[in-house]
Amino acid sequence: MTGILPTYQRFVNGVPVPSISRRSFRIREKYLIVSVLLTFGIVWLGALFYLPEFKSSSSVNDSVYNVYKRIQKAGPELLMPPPLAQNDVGDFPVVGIVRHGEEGDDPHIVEDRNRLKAKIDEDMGMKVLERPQFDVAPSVSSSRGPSKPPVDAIEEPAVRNFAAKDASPAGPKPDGSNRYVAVAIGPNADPDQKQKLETVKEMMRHAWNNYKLYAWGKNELNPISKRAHLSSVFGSGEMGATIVDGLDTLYVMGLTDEFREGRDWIAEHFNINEIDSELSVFETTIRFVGGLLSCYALTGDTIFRDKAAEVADALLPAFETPTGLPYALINPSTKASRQYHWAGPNSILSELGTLHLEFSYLSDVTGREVYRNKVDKIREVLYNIEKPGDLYPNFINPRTGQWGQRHISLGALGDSFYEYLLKAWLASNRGDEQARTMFDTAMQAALDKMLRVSPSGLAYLAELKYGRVIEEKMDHLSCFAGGMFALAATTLENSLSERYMDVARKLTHTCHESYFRSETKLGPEAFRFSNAVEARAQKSNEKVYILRPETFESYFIMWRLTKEQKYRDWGWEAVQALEKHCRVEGGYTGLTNVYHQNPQGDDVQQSYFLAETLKYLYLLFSDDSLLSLDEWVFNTEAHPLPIKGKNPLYRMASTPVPIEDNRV
Ligand code: DMJ
Repeated sequence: MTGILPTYQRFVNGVPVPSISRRSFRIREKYLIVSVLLTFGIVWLGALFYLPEFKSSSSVNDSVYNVYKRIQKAGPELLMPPPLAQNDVGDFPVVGIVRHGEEGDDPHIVEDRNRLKAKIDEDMGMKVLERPQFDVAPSVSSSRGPSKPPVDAIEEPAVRNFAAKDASPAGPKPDGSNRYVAVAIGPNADPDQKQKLETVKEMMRHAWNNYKLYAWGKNELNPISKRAHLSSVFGSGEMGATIVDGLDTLYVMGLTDEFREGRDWIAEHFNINEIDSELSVFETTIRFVGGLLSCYALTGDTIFRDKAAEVADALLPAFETPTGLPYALINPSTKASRQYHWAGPNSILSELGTLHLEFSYLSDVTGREVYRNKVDKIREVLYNIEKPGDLYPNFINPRTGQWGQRHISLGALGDSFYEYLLKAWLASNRGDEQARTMFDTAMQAALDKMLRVSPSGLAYLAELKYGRVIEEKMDHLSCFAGGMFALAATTLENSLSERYMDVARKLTHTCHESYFRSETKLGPEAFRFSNAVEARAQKSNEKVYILRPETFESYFIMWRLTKEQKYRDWGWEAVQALEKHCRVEGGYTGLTNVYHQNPQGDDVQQSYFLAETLKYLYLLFSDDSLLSLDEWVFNTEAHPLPIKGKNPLYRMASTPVPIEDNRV
């Protein structure tokens, strides 16, 4: 019988050796056998790893699949999570990887997946906008390397009612480093109020110290897995988002050592032009430009103004469009701009409409008109465009200036555009009348068409498409509207003011109900209204709480404007709920389901938790003179900007820059 392997005659000392007597394979035969086995092994293993659904077919495969899952547990970066069937949460780790739910995805995973998809699309040659030509504004100092300590640059004591000696028993330090200490309440304040303020301040310390310990210089913190969280709205760059976003809160709370650490990191390490990834023009403006400008307003330290100008300069190429409406994303290194893939050719209303406060103020403090020109152009387009039923759809094409789909919302994609119309008027000391008129016209239409009342009498803002209500649902994001309507009502007496105040009370009440009706006493991402449920989330992606501030923002403004104790009580309920469910050893985490008694954490400490959530809670228990609403306007990320003509800390540059020479 002929063997499968070829036979070769072997000779020993020239004498043929019978093949039948050989005990082992020859070298070449061994190679052949080994390579066949290897190939077979690779194909078999590959099939198991890449087709995990085979897992149920045999017990051997089961154990290999278990290895696959263990590798996956080693870290979300190692392998992408396999798609899960509805309700199939398998035995994925409780920490770090977010589970899919019944009807939808967790926002963090969705965000990451969109980002990955965008990357793949791009790599596959999908349309990326060309690098635009633009006029670069005169260059601002590079601000690299350590600069002088901030005390050298302070022009005057910060906020007027801040007095170091009141807050620090030791009195001012000889080097002046505690000149930043803020006083939130007077010496005779109620001890209960004082204890509440101290609690919130301690929360800030916990959030900051853990960020410092595990993620310093990175964007955000994973408080459960205790490491840096980079995949967020800041591209893949390391921009110290938590530092820049949280810094003015540290200042306002009088956390001077922490403030100084952050300030020095910004001076030495924050360089936007080194970032080679795509940034959201909107997020970068509200968190970075806004945060830096607040610090400049509060301290007079010119490093903050210079850095704010650097960031804004890096965003300018995104405005080079036929209409002047900016694209959504920009890479500061390559200057390439593009839209989100999910938005087609369109820019988003809430994004392009939420730059006005920061860019106008930046022009005033630098003396450079380029920034104001950009937002004035946006205003002009939105003022002149035909508006369906006096409302503004969420999508608009910056090439044509035409609306995209006619979806209208005071929640996601629309929200802060309306907020900025009101606040542009306030920040200009009521000089920007066009903004106020646009606000009142749009709000009248919104209240007529979008304000709904549930069977039990809860008011909410529904969403519209082509003039019809499409969903009986309100986003957590819309919960800022209570505060916005109250501000509108109390700053101008007009035919709408009574209605505004009534709506402000009702919406804030509804948002509180959405918190109160959950097991954790924290509110869901979105809540619905029907005959069956009211102010409750229904889909699993609506049940998350991602440390959002909007409801507390309304409590704060309502407290300041009405002095009704319930708003402070509601804020204190929220503090306790945050402490009970969101506080972990490594910081504060969001929750994946507010209706569970012991909810799972999402493992993300958002930068806005420090910028907004804790700041608004702190201000809720402070005296009114701390960041008085008569002198300050909060940008949409809770960064206070001074009101022109009313706040002595408004530092106008009489002549254009030169920023570098201004530094002391
Ligand atoms: C913040 O970044 C800002 O408040 C923005 O306007 C909307 N969302 C987040 C917080 O929820």
